[in-house]
Amino acid sequence: MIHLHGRYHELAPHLVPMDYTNDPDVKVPLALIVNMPELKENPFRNRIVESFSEDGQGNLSFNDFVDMFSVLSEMAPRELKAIYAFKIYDFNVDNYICKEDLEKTLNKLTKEELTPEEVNLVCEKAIEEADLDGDSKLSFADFENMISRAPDFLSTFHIRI
Ligand SMILES: [Ca+2]
Ligand SMILES: [Ca+2]
Repeated sequence: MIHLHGRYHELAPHLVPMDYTNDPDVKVPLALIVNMPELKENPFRNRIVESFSEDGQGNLSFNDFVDMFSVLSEMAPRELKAIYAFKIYDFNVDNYICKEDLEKTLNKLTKEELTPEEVNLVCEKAIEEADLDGDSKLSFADFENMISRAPDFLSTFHIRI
């Protein structure tokens, strides 16, 4: 906690007071957070920060910041990581992962090394296999079904701080 507060303060010394006893209403903007060494290389950094910000815009209060690092830590339960991974991959925030969301995800995971045709095929196949209720998009239950077959899928959400 103390360590995290130090890191949070460091991001914006002019905004964040050292004394948090009165729980000040302070938020650090996304642009400063995504430059942290722990996130800088992560292709999902913007989505990660947005998903943990209570306002949805990527501004993080200290509580949001603590939540983010606890979910990203290697100790976090798999189920919790899955909930946030689903939020992060749901780019258009409609509570489903549709083919477009999955294509964006795959492009980021593979650093755009696949051709559009390959991406299309992989996403179609992934949805077909995971889609339990046959509506051609992934609900959270479908998504859990998908990641249970691919245990490495959540590894982009491990960060050491
Ligand atoms: Ca979606
Ligand atoms: Ca479905």
